Amino acid sequence: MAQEPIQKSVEYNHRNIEKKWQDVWQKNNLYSPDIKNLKKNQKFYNLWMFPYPSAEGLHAGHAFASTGSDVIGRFMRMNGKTVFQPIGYDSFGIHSENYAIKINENPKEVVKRTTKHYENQMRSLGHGYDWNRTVTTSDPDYYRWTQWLFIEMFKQGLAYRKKAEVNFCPSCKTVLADEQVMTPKMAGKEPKDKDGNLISETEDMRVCERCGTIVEKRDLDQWFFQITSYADRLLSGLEKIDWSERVVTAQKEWIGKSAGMKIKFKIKDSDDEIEVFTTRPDTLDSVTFIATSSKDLESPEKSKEKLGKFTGRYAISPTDSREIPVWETNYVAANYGTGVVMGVPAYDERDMEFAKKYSINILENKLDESLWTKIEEKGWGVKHTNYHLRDWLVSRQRYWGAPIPMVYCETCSLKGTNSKGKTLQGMPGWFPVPEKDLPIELPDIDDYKPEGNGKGPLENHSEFWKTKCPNCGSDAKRETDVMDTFVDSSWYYLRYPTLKGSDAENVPFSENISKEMLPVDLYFGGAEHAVLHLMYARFVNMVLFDRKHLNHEEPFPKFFAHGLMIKDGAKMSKSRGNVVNPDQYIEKYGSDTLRLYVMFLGQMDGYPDFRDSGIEGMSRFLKRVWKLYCNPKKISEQDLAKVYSKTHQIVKKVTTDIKEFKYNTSIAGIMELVNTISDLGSDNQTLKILAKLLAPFAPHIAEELWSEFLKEKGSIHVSNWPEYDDSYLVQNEITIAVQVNGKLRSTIIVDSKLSEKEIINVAKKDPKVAQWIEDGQVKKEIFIPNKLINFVV
Ligand code: ANZ
Ligand code: ZN
Repeated sequence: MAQEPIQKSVEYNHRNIEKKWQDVWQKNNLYSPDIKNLKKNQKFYNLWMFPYPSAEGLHAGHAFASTGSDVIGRFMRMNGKTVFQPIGYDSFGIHSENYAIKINENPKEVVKRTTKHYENQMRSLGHGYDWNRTVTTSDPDYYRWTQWLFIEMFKQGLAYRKKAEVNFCPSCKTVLADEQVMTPKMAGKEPKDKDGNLISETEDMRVCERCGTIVEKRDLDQWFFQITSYADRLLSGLEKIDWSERVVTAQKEWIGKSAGMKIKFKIKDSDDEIEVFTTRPDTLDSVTFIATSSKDLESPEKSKEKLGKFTGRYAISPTDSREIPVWETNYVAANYGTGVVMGVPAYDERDMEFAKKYSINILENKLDESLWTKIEEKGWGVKHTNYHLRDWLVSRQRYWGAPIPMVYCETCSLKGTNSKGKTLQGMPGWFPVPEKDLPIELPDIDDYKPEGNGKGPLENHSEFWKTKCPNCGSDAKRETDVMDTFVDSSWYYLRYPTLKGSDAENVPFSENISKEMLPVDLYFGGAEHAVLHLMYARFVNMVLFDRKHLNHEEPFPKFFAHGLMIKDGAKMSKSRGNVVNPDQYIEKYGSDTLRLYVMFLGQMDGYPDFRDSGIEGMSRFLKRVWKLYCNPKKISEQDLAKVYSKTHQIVKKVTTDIKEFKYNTSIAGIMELVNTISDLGSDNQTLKILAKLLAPFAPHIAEELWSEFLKEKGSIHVSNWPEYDDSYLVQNEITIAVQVNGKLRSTIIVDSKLSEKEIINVAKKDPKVAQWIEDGQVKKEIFIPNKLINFVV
């Protein structure tokens, strides 16, 4: 039966409603699940990449991405899942520190402010976060365990120190990992020289991910994590996980597995040998020169040209004893393969370019596949697999990071004593800080600016680094470098579920809770982290799995890469001055309107364009929805059937579209339903369903309609998601023209299953028809099935 909704005429006031429900949700712990008493297979760990709290606060791009994650969380909750959706702050690192230096304030103070600001903004968006479990990576409670992680790495033989040619950013005054060095385009930055002057972009240019300054190479002693020994597992693991395709491809390419051979060439008139790495042993018969890497020649980043210098030496071809000149060149990378290439101009473009320039012989012999086996049989070389992936450089000569928890003892070093355990590189004199002494706290200092001399600011503070050797008790020195902020973020998702438990103080993550709560069910984030955070987190998770701290090998079985929001056609950026701050829109229209707007703009993995005009329209839409509940329109039985049919159609559409992150088309469906209800009216049943469909997108208004107008008990966000009945979905309506004396008077829509007699009855009752046949007796009824009725009076 059509039941009339309760009448209530009030204005839609987003300010009152949104604040009210945010407070109620918090008070009732609606979004803080009881993790210790989970039902089997009920958990849904829904994670959005935590932001670094910048000075500007959240921008509309964050609102877009985080709402995308919140929608699916709310949907899953209404589908019976116990949703765990935590949030935190990636507050350590160069980003936060550079800003603090700019405004001449200690990063600690700045971070306190910026995290609070972020929290307020995120609360005002109305996301279903568990605010009782947040993580701030610069808190000693947190980074104590980042230091523990470092020691775990060391114990596993995966953290080592070595002198290496590394990338150095002259502006950030610190070294960078390979993954943090990229083309200006990838970094989204205008390239700058070391004095900060803008320069024009060239193809080979590599800049700092953070600031866009051209990186330099320096030989420095640094700490590395040996991610390369996980290259194969990182690669094969990709087969087991459900990730956005472009991210999988980026990881594969970054790992860059290439199968080939190392082949040795004898040097003429000497006992020396030179070893090349090649993926094409079948070209061995056409080798006409050997190319080594040279430091004396200008690097290809500076000179676009291939440069070379003949060494005066010849190598001997193993197959036919030809003499092959050895050249020093600038196009062979010292740290890839063996750092030596066999030059095959006939089959390799780069070699061809070089050979032509220096008039080196070009020989095109037949390719010989059998060389793959023959070379090993003859002992000329061995099969070898190379990876593009380099070890992860984790030390930073900066202040704002977790101090590396290692101690160096000269006395032990001279005796050659090293830490027990399987330190790969030996590392005499180096010992991890005993676990009971963690955290090694970052001291409060005034001179926290980097000097760029290859040492971090803590180096100037003997009160920090003076310590005793954990092994022999002599005077020793603590490491003064801090960790890359990507170490902080490599494990944060493990910490959330354990927080607020008694264990949180004693362990980084409870192994029991992890067993229940991990892995993350859906990870939502930007594709720009493909080879940074997403690779590091997988690696760290695998190591912790190997050390038996975790039961799962892959941290994020499902990852969705969201798109990037743009503004009036251009990428949002500070330098363009087109960054949209969501606060003003939340204030003016409410967060429900903003949420709906950003979700309606376009595809979740696309590049939606934020335009002010659009948000007005969305605001009007919500006011229309509000009116449907304030002043419900009476509905006839016949129209109600139509509304039901439409409702089931839309429930189906929204349900399938949300699962595929097609939020824009889900909202379009909801709008269709709103139109139908506006035209025809509805009953309470339908209004309930409409409120539920809206709930993931516009959680506050949905809650208000649910509780104040529909008088339902409990939160709409834990009500059941509406089900649809397929029998309603069949297109079983037919439209029939109704004439009186041959004149069209009306059209009616009826169920196709009705009999001729029933249809004629509906037609007679239609007011537009009835007025013409009222007094006159109907003499004749002409019925053409599925088309027309003509009443002759
Ligand atoms: C002979 C040859 C003939 C090659 C041919 C290619 C094509 P990927 O797939 O990236 O592993 N190479 C080896 N070490 C190098 C280095 N340190 N710097 C620059 N180039 C290097 O590429 C492997 C190929 O890149 C190797 O196979 C080698 O050239 C070159 F028709 O050997 B090839
Ligand atoms: Zn010692």
